[in-house]
Amino acid sequence: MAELSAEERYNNADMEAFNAYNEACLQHGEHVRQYNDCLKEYERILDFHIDICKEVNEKAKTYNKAWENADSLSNVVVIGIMNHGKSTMLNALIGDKDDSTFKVADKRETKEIQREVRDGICWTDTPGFDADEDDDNKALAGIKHLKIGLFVHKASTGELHANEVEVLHKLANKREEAFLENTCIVLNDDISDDEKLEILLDRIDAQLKDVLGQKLEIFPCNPKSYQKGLREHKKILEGKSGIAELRNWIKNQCQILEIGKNSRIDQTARILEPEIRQKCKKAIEKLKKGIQDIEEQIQLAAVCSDDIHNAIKEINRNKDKMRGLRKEILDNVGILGGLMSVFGGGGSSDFDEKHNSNMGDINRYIVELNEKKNDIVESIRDFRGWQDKLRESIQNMQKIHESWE
Ligand SMILES: Nc1nc2c(ncn2[C@@H]2O[C@H](COP(=O)(O)OP(=O)(O)OP(=O)(O)O)[C@@H](O)[C@H]2O)c(=O)[nH]1
Ligand SMILES: [Mg+2]
Repeated sequence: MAELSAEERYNNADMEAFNAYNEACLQHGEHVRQYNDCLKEYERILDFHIDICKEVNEKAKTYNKAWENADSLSNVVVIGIMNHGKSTMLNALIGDKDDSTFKVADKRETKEIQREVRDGICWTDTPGFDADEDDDNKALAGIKHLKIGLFVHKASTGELHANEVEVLHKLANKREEAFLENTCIVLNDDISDDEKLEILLDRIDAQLKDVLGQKLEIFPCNPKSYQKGLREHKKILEGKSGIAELRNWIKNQCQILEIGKNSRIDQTARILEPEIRQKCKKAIEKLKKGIQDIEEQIQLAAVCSDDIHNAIKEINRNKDKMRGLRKEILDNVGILGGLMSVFGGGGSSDFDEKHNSNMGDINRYIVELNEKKNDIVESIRDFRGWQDKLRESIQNMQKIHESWE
C-alpha cells in the first residue's frame, strides 16, 4: 500500500479528532436522555411514596377514630389497690406468658390507663388505688366506661382492707346495679391451703354483704402459675390456676352484654393492619429498587465520563499530530518554492488559515467536552442526592410499618 502523504495524514488526524468529538457528543446525548428518564422515574417513585403516606395517614385517622370510640366499647377493667397484681392478671387473661403487654413490677407501676384489644374485648388496666390522688382520679376515669369489672385483691394480705371496702362502696353507689351485676372479686395469689381459703372466702362474703348488701362472685386465681404453665407447657399448672374459671365468667358476662360482637376497634385493626403493612412493604421495595436503578445510572454516567475523557485525550493526540504534520506540509510547500497550493491553490498562507481554523474547532471540541464532563459529575451528584432522598423515604416507611406492628 502506498504511503500516505503528509496532507492525507493531516486530514485523517483532523477527521479522527472530529469523530472522537462526535462520538463523545452522542454518548453524552445518551447520558442526558437516561438522566431525564431517570428523573421522571424518580419523581414517579417519590409520588408513589407520598401517595402511600397520605393513604396511610388517612387510614391512621380512621384507626384513631375507632380508638377514640374505644371508651364506649367493651371494657373489661381491673380495679384495685396498687401492687395487688392487676396488670399480671390481665396478662394472664389475654394469654401473655411473660408480662410483655401490661407492665408489671414489684412497685407502683401502672400510672396511666392502658387498653389492649384482644378477641373483640378491650382489656383495660388502671393505676392502683391508694398511691396518690392523681392516680386515684385516673383509675376512676378508667372505671367510668367499665362494663365488666375485676376487683383484684391480693389474698395473702387477708380480708379486704378498709380502703378497698371504701372504694367498693363508692363505686357501687356511683354505678348502682350495673357495677354490682358485672363486677367480680379476683383473689390473686398463691393460695394453696384450702382451709385458709375457705375462711377467707367466708370473710370476704361477709364484708361484701355488709358494704354492698349483696354477694359478688369471687374467683381465687393464680396468674403467675398460669403463666408458668404456659411457658413450660404444664397443663396441670394452667388448670389449677383458676384463670379458666375467671375467663368463663368473663365470657358469659360478655355474652349477656353482647360485648365483642361488633367491636369496631378490633375490626378496624384487623382490616387495616395487614393492608397498611402490605402497602408499606410495597413502597419500601419500590424505593429500594429505585436506589438500585440509580446506582446503575451512576455507573453508566461514570463510564460515559471516562469515555469523554478518553475522547479528549484522543483529540489532543490528533491535535499534536496535526501540529507536527503542519511543519512537514509547510516544509514541502517550501521545497516546491511556494508554487503549489496545498489546499486549493492558495499556498502556505491558505494552509495556515485552514490549520488555524482546524485548531480553533479542535479547541472548541475540547472545551465543550470538558463542560460535558462537568455536567456528568453534576448529574452523578444529583443521582446521589436522590438516593439519599429515597433512603429517607424508606426510613419513613419503615417507621410507619413498625408502628403498625
Ligand atoms: N406470688 C405472686 N406474685 C404476684 C401475683 N400476681 C402479681 N404478683 C407480683 O406482684 C407484683 C405486682 O404486680 P402488678 O401486676 O404489677 O401489680 P399492679 O396491681 O398492676 O400494680 P400497680 O400497677 O402498681 O398498681 C409483681 O412483682 C408481680 O410479679 C401472684 O399471683 N402471685
Ligand atoms: Mg399495674
